[in-house]
Amino acid sequence: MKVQALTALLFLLVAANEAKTMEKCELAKTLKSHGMDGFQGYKLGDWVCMAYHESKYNTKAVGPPNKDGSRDFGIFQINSKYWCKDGKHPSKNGCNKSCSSFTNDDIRDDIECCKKIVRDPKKMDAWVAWVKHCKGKDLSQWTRGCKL
Ligand SMILES: *[C@@H]1O[C@H](CO)[C@@H](O)[C@H](O)[C@H]1NC(C)=O
Ligand SMILES: [Ca+2]
Repeated sequence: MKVQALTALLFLLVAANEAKTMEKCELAKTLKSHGMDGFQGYKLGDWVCMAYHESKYNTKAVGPPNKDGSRDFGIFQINSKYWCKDGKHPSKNGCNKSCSSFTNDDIRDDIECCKKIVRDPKKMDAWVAWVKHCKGKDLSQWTRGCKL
C-alpha cells in the first residue's frame, strides 16, 4: 500500500513536471512564428540550443541565486537584475515585466524579452550556456525532424 501510494505520487510528480516542459519542435515552431529565425543574425537552432542548455525547455525553471542575489527565470533563464522585477531586489527591469511572467506556459512575452536582450551589445553572449554549448557549433540537430 505504501509502495503504491509512493508510486502514484512519483507518477504525479513526473506528469506535472512534463506538463511544463516544451518539446524541441514545439519550441522551434513557436520561435519561428515570432520571427526569431534570423533575428539579429541568429538561427532558430541558436535559440533552441540555448533554451535546452539553460532550462531543458522547462517553462517554469528558476535558477539558483547568482553571486549578486539575482536569479534567472523561465525557459530562456531571463535575469532578474537586468530584465525583470522579482519584487525583492533592485532591477533595471529592461523588459518591464514581473519575473513571474517568465515562469508560465505562455512564452510569447519571454520571446519578446529575448528580442530586447539580444539587441544589447553582448547579443547572445548574454547566455552563458549558449556560449559554452552552442556558439559556433553545428546547430542542425536542434531543428532536425521539425516541420517548420
Ligand atoms: C510597463 O508595463 C506597464 C504595465 O504592463 C505599462 O503600463 C507601462 O506603460 C510599461 N512601461 C514601459 C516603459 O513600457
Ligand atoms: Ca511568459
